Amino acid sequence: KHKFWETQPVGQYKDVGDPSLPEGPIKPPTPLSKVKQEPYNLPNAYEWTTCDMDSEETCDEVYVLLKNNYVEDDENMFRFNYSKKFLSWALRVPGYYRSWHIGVRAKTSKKLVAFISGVPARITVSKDVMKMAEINFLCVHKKLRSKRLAPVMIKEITRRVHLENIWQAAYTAGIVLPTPITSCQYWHRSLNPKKLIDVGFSRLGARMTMSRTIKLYKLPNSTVTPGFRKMELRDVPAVTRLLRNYLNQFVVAPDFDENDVEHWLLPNENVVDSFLVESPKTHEVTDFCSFYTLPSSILGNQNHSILKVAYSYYNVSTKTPLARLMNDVLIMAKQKDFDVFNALDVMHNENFLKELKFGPGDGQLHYYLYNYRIHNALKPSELGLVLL
Ligand code: NHW
Ligand code: EN5
Repeated sequence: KHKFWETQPVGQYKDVGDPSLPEGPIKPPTPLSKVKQEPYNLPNAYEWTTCDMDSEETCDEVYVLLKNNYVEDDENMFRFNYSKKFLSWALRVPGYYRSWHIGVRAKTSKKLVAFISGVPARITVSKDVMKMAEINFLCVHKKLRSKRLAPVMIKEITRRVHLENIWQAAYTAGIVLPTPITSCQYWHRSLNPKKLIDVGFSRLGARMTMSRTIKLYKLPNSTVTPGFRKMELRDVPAVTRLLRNYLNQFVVAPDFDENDVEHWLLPNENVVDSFLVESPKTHEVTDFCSFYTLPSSILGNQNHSILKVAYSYYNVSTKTPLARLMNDVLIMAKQKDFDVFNALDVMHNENFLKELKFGPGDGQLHYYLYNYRIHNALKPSELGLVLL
């Protein structure tokens, strides 16, 4: 059934629940001299290109490819529209490798027709800290689908990751592949219910009118927790301590240092927003919350072309109850004119979803590891990793 994935070092369906297989790496590293030195072959009309994301022009080509060809919902009503600034942030991370930003061009026109990327990360898997690649933005132009280009791209990025002496990867997908380490549910909190209903993102509930719906989702104009404020550069050490201590409890989570926190969590306008609670008495940082900005194009609506979506990122509560903290973050997202706030049922998110009027979406997100076996799938609440 999976002609490609059957050949790869990933958990195979036939091995699910086989306790005789050891947990951990599936195949050991090979000496770097044994890693294939030349790129894999592409169909003759195409060529590899390394995308220089420092170049405004290349960044724009990647942006346009994804804007027109990346992920859609199951009814093709919405398509992710990552901004250029977002892509530049997501790909130029501490210690990134330019060679992991891989494009495919048509030889004659030089048009960019496919892309895949990786960024380095340290990820803890059951107390085992591993250097990994986080793989994202795999995209093949709509006109070139089903020609088995994706397996070639995956093999090529695997080769280039191996050349950096890294042997594991983490990735997510909306589809089921061999074999998820966990499967998460998307939840949605309406901020602008009228627009969401107008564009078909949500529906008017049974026995509900528009005005009752608007009232149901109304939020205060300003946040309520004393000491709640935007994160600043000077907060990086305290936020790192808070986050490291929190993420420790999950089976799979990133191992963030101060450099990572500065990159991934310091507010970056229209990309990532972060807030914390500084105790008015002790000036201790006791709680933290964040979201990233990922709009979606609305396909074929007369009145609206873009949906402003905030995605819950990393949240830590030690003093402020999580639901109270997240209510303040919803207020901030509403102030910033987002239409909807999305969250997965990862970490402790279950504790606030229903209370804060999130509803389950029609999408799932499956998490995967490459070349690392675990015996039993995790519960979403055992997962401490959010990929973009
Ligand atoms: S998930 C988003 C992926 N992108 C999209 O959905 C955008 C819209 N779709 C497309 O562009 C986030 C195409 O449909 C794509 C497939 C390119 C998805 N992951 O070329 P063929 C990520 O970026 C398998 C993995 O004919 P296509 C994560 C499929 O199962 N595999 O299909 C990316 C089949 O193999 P099988 C996927 O439709 C993680 C084969 O591809 C997949 O023209 C990548 C068919 O290929 C997906 N999302 O192109 C893995 N979608 O065995 C990283 C399809 O079943 C692994 N396939 O026959 C780690 C690598 C690094 C290791 C380092 C040590
Ligand atoms: C890698 N980083 O399906 C990502 N989104 O629920 C790649 N549904 O927005 C994988 N279909 O349920 C991404 N509205 C996989 C996700 C792909 C995108 C996707 C889903 C997630 C989504 C919306 C719109 C559905 C439109 C028709 C949805 C219902 C909202 C409603 C609000 C009020 C309370 C009940 C729920």
